[in-house]
Amino acid sequence: MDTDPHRPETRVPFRSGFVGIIGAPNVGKSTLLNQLLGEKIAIITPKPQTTRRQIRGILTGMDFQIVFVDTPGIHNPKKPLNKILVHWATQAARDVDAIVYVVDVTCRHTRQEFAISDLLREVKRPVILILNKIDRVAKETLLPLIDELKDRYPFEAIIPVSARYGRGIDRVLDEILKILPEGPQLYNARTITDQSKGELAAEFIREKVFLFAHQEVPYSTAVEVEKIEEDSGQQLIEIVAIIYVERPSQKGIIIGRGGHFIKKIGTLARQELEALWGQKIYLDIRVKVLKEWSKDRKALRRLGLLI
Ligand SMILES: Nc1nc2c(ncn2[C@@H]2O[C@H](COP(=O)(O)OP(=O)(O)O)[C@@H](O)[C@H]2O)c(=O)[nH]1
Ligand SMILES: [Mg+2]
Repeated sequence: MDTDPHRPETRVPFRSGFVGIIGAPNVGKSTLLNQLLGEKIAIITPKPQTTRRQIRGILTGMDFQIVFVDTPGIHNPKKPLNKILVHWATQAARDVDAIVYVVDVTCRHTRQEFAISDLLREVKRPVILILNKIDRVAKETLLPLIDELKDRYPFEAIIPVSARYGRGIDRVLDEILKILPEGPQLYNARTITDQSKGELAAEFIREKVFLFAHQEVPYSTAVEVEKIEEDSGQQLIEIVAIIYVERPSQKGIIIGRGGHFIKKIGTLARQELEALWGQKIYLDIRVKVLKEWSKDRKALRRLGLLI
């Protein structure tokens, strides 16, 4: 141990803080979070409004800890479920030390962007602007876009990235570290998310429904883990999950001909969870109709979606 009082203090102070990831639906917020962490903890689909509540992802380094808050996209809150999503997203912008604001360079959501600019001005937090999906556009299109966006807000940095292909991610981290305040370690260094195993399992199952079912079915789906039990040696986890839909016809779609669809959902979710946890999983998925749950406050509360 170093006890020499004359030696200059060279150790950097520990820094920590909350960083909110905000943006319109489908711009790649969850993809960016997974890349920053190097693990998949947030589900990703090509459909908007996949992420339903705040998810924390924790990145711990030698002298820092960043708690990322992934949010549902900010969009027009007409339906009760959508109102909840927007609440989570705006809340995330208020309670953080810095904001990572993600824009999709292939598809601009102008109306949402103006709403977000207003929100940024109101919360007065340092903001890093991310231009995502640069793998899909020609380089020359980026400069005029940067020119246009840089006057909207005094961004700390504007960083072109491809979250899907992991380009520009290190620069995002560097810029966050520049503005991260001094602070204590908030989570155990091994913790990468605040989601429990049951919550992660429910989310991974829901992702598969979003990936394979069409039209309104994914939006009518909620997943609840009814039972999760590890054996004493922690080798095997038994999970019983319920997929809730709003109508009997949707139940038929989720089960599929001869149970084909639900089998596919179960197999893929199980494989991903086994890879994440390094444990064997026995997964039993059932489908139930919970009439109009997305409009019913009692049902929303039971599913953990109500504020
Ligand atoms: N081509 C391309 N697609 C991306 C990129 N980042 C995300 N995506 C895709 O965009 C869609 C929405 O991503 P997601 O992370 O769920 O967006 P979120 O709704 O903002 O969380 C998914 O299909 C992703 O695979 C990227 O850098 N390049
Ligand atoms: Mg998301």
